[in-house]
Amino acid sequence: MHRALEAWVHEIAAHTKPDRVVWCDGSDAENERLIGEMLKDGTLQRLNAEKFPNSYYHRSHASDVARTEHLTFICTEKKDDAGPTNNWMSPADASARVWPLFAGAMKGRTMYVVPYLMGPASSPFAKVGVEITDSAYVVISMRIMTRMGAVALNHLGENGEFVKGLHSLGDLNPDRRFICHFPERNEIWSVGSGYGGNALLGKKCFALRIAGAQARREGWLAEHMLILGLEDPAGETTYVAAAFPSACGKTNLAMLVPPASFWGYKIWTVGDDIAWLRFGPDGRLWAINPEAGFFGVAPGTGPKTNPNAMETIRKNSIFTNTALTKDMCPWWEGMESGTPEGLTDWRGNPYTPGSADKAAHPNSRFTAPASQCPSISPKFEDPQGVPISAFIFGARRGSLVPLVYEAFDWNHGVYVGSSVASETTAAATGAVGVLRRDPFAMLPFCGYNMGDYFGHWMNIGAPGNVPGTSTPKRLPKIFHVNWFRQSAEGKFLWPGFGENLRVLNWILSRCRGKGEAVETPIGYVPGPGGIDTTGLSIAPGAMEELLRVDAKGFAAEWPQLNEFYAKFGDRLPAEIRRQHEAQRKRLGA
Ligand code: SAT
Ligand code: MN
Repeated sequence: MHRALEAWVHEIAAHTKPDRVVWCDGSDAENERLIGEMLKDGTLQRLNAEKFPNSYYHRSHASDVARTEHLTFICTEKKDDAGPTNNWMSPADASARVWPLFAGAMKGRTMYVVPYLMGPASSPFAKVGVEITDSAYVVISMRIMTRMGAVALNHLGENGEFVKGLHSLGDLNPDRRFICHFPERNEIWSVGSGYGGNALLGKKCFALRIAGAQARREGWLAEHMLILGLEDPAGETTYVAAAFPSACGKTNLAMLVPPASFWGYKIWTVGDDIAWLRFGPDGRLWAINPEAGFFGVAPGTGPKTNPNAMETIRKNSIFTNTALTKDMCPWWEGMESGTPEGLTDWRGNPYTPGSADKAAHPNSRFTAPASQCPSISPKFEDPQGVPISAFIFGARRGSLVPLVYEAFDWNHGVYVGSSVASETTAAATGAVGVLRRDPFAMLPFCGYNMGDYFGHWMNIGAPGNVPGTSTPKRLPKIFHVNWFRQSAEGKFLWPGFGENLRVLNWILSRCRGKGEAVETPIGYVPGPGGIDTTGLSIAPGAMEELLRVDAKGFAAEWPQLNEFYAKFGDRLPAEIRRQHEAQRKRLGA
């Protein structure tokens, strides 16, 4: 037994006062027992056993359907270490305000101890977390999203390190909801929410906020990125990692099916949300996906937009806050054309087709094992991960930002990542469609001062050898993409989905030292023949518009970006300042 783990479990049980403590082993029998209990108490409903075998439906509290960023805190001793983009609470305040909310919170409930591993078993990248929770829904979700139970305890051994995660549903009242992170002591406290990103503590809380701080201390990267392999007709696979804000199509891109004219190409899915990256012995950055499942946005997922996801979720899956059909199948907008009769909406009310409300919550989710994905990479379980040739930053921008451009070099690429802005989505509570700065798609997920984060990225790419070795670094190229450009009439200019392969293919040729490009003030964009448009149906003139660089428009945004950087004061790396100034000059602003 692991003494520190046992002591912590005793301490938490003494404070939260559960009726019983259950150590989870991740076995089928345990899973079935928990599901049986939740079917009885109404937490779960069984879905149509023919169409969705071994799959379940869950409705969360109507005020608890997305991440609550305003209730998410970084609890460092010094406020400056959390930085201007995070909510800060001192550890002492957290002890005074949040710890008492756990007192007796598990009375009448079961306390589950959930050991889990982030990363493939036996991977040198892998890390152990233990989540204590009073939600059985969290337990069965963690079983899909992580490698849970014995495998984690084996990895931990008798005195290994682990990240402590304490979670209680509390009373689900948003007034008593807090998600607190202690990056200085590898600990997470979450109370008052049962929603994915707030409650499945292995995901954003550990794998990004806590791991990000660990990564900075230890010289690696923990990023909000999908990982995919693009295999060309010659059979060579190139891997890229791409950062997009929540609900901007990471899962769709990770599982992309190439258009018909790209015969012989194939996409391999390594991950759809999180990447942990380290230098390998060849000087390249190698990435693993620390997760074992997908927690994907359901609405918009259908046989046309993401056939691989539709196949992945056909069994052994959990659906949260979607609508339900008469015959107990999950349903959401965009799953098929037309709306069936007799739907029950995400709140549990009969749904009238044509009503202004959506039947499924816009942030309703599927939770499905990655191993069921038809495009899952043969390297998914590889302990070393995959070598990354390109980083891609993406945003949801209706105007201005071109379909794709390439940064001039590493430092400029870090500047590009730091300057990303995107329109908000339903993945977090609050207004949707508002433009906000979301550097590296990490704004809600950076567990320390984001100025230091920019500096860490600059250090990763600093000239020279991989630290501690005589191996020269071989850094990925950096790109920015935007699938969401709209015409004056509000129509999407780019078809997106499978057609995004055309953009990936240009990126791949650039990585191989080929691919037509023209230099512009913001970076390189594809030249006239750069993007293969064979068989692409697109409005006349749209391609030119998509690749046009509006220097005046970028210049007009420069002062806002300047204000954003100013928030970081002297924690903003000098190199970001230098890049920003160089950009101003190139834009003629
Ligand atoms: O709710 S999660 O944070 O897990 C998903 C997301 O918003 O990216
Ligand atoms: Mn995400």
